[in-house]
Amino acid sequence: MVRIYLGIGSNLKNRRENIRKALALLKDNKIRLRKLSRIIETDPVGGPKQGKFLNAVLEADTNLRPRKLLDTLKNIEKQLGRKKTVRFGPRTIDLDILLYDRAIINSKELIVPHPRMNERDFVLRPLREIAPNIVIPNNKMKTVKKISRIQEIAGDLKKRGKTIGFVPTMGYLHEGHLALMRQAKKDCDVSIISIFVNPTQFGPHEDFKKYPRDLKRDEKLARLAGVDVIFYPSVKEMYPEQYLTYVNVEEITKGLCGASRLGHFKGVATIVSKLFNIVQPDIAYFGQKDAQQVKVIQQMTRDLNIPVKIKMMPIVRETDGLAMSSRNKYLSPQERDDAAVLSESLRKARQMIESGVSSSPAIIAHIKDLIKTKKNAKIDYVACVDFNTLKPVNKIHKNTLIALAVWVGKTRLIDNIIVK
Ligand code: PH2
Ligand code: MG
Ligand code: MG
Repeated sequence: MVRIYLGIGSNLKNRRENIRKALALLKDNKIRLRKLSRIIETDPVGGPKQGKFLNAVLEADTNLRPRKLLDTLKNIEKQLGRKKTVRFGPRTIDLDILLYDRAIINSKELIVPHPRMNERDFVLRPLREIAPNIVIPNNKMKTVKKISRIQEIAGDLKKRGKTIGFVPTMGYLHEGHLALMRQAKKDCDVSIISIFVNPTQFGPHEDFKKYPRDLKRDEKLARLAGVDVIFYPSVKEMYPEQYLTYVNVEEITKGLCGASRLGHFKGVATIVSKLFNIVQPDIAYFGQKDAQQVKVIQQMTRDLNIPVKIKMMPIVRETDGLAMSSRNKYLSPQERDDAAVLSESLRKARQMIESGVSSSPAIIAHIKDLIKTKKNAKIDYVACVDFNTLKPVNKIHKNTLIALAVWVGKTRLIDNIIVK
């Protein structure tokens, strides 16, 4: 069974009766109604001068494939006496596929999500009523490569009073990124993401060259998460010849990942500053997995007076607990199994704390012992720090960040929890 959303409209003859009959026929055709919005009267949009419509949206489950579903709806329209007239003209009944599960269909006969649904109040109002949290896939998503173009888009949005939610990424999107994108779309009028594997945040012996890249795949996923614009610049576009300016956040970049990845946070602060200046977001979204990065960016926006709100979202995990990361792709099957020890050890740490242990050295020792049971795993660091200052603490308290970095084979993985 797949979840579908259909739009219903009628503005000829007995409109309410037409809708009632259509609902009965849907049921006869293996389309199982789950929710029906209120039926609202709406002014006609487009087409010739014509009477007001009654509109509704329904949520249903079906086994019919998209093509078959379309045929079925056309048949029902015919049975209820719909005649061919002009485009957007009056009709006894109109049944439109708005959404078909998470499918994106662009065939000659059928486009899903419905290409005009985002502009139509007579669709959006009833849809929001029955599915307030739904993320509408974006058929009109743009991919933009030039800074000048994205600045135009952002400037135009600002002028029209639209809010911008921004998710900077290095691509190879996973569920963690998608959660940020969905949140951006919920909070703001427009969502923009960037996909840019930033060379300045990789050390000379790190994985810049082999970092996974797949724009086509990312575009599909972003579209499903309702993203409006992907900013996908080249390295030359972001760092042209004679590029000389870097942003360095002091102190909080020295410990944790900063200690083993020299220059990493300088690269991060630089690229994120540039992106904030270009995109001018109202809210920017980051995952808690990179907790130190969140702190660095908060500090940077505060120190440089960049008017953006930073929102940190929870870590999204695989079923065995492994924190989602594009780098998980590097792991061999054996390493992938062993990698579960990172989150497992943090889970155990949380249990110890809940049962009354508060000594950081005891917690750290326990985590290290667990990780050492995996022979593919090599500890970079395990630390308990205050999440405000990122300074080590001896006693675990509210707002302690327990963070770790572990090499699993040739892949460096990180994970953390924040004690509540
Ligand atoms: N359908 C159209 C064109 N315009 N306007 C309203 N208010 N309601 C509709 O269902 C409608 C429309 C073409 O499908
Ligand atoms: Mg229609
Ligand atoms: Mg139609």
